[in-house]
Amino acid sequence: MAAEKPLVSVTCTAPTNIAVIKYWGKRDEKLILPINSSLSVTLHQNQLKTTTTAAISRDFKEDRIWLNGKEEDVGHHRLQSCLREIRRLARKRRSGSDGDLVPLSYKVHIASVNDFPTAAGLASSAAGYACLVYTLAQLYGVESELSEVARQGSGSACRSMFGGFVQWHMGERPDGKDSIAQQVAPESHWPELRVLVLVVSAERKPVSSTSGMQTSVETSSLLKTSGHTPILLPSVLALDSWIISENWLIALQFRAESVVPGRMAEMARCIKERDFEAFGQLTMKDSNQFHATCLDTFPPICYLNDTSRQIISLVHCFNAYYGKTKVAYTFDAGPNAVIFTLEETVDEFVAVIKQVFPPEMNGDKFLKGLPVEPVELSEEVKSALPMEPFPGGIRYIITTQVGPGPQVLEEPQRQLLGPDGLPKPVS
Ligand code: 2P0
Repeated sequence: MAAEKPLVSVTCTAPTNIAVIKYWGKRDEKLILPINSSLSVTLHQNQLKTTTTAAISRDFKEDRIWLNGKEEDVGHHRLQSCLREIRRLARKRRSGSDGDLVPLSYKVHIASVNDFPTAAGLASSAAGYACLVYTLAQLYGVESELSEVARQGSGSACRSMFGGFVQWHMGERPDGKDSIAQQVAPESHWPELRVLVLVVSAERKPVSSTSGMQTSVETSSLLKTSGHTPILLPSVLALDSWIISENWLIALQFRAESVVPGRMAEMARCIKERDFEAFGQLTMKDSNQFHATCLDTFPPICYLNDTSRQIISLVHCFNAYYGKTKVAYTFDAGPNAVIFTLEETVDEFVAVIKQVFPPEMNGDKFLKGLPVEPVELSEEVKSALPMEPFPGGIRYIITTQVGPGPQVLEEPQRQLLGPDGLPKPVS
């Protein structure tokens, strides 16, 4: 049987996602269990995706993996967790009868490529681990709770297992069985929603998310108080996340325990009702609180740079000019901005960006993704913009939209491994 089918392979793609309620901090490092729930938008794979091929053969001597063409250590514990979990689920599902299924004892070769800058704050680990887990699951015929497995590769990866709008429930159980992702609404739910990725820098980020959030949990009192003794503060410091108790406010574990639960419910409502005004405002506030937490970490972590801050000012100026929230920013663990807006505003806002950040690259090198029509800005809009032009501040823009979850690719030419089980040369 195996001699007739020396190599069995599957190729899949998976999306990246951008959180509008941010995940930052773990309660269990090994299982990757978060200290708060989070909610994200899955970005369309026509613009941003990871492609992964996984193959097994009786001729393979060991498990091997190539990322963006370079062989990496397959012994990495997160990778091992995903492989082990998928093989365990496959074993459980088969319960003795192998049938036509691929033998579990064979070694696997995996090749994976991203079509966007790795480690630039664009959640490449989310798409990467989602794609790995989905592809292995297809290979081994596993269908059960895959977000729980992807989570063990990278927290944000569990949200990339679904299209549309996705929440990751933090769960309560120590074994993580209830720390899973779930779709809030499908990709077709809000067809006018558009996403602009403003690529400010493609360099690697100075502090990885994994170590950054670890230091935040240890040191930031905005994120999580370390003791169980409530701090008492006078009521003049009234904030939306403080609880009134006999004219005193008791500070609870701030972001994770007091702020995020309410924001999760409010964000789900904004999405269900397609309320862009509230969606945009909450998205910006949650991004700002995440970055405030990073700055409150000791030593502080600064993911934003001068260009990021100029983009923030620009968004607020643009919205103030129109007297409503027409665009909203969010930033992950890097300086790149992700802008949410509606289809009707894309052309004008891109023209605004080009006015403030005159591109150093022209045409489709600066504007990638969905088509954007050039528009002439009125003098009134130009005079409302807050700053002097900053040439080259934004390297390029990727215009995209909400997209579906992982997909299987049927076309053999898109496989990343050749018949010998080694990566095909990059064309
Ligand atoms: C998020 N980020 O919710 C947040 C907001 C970055 C800022 O998830 O250690 O790469 O692999 O679980 O998933 C980045 O963290 O970290 C992240 P690990 P991950 O998207």
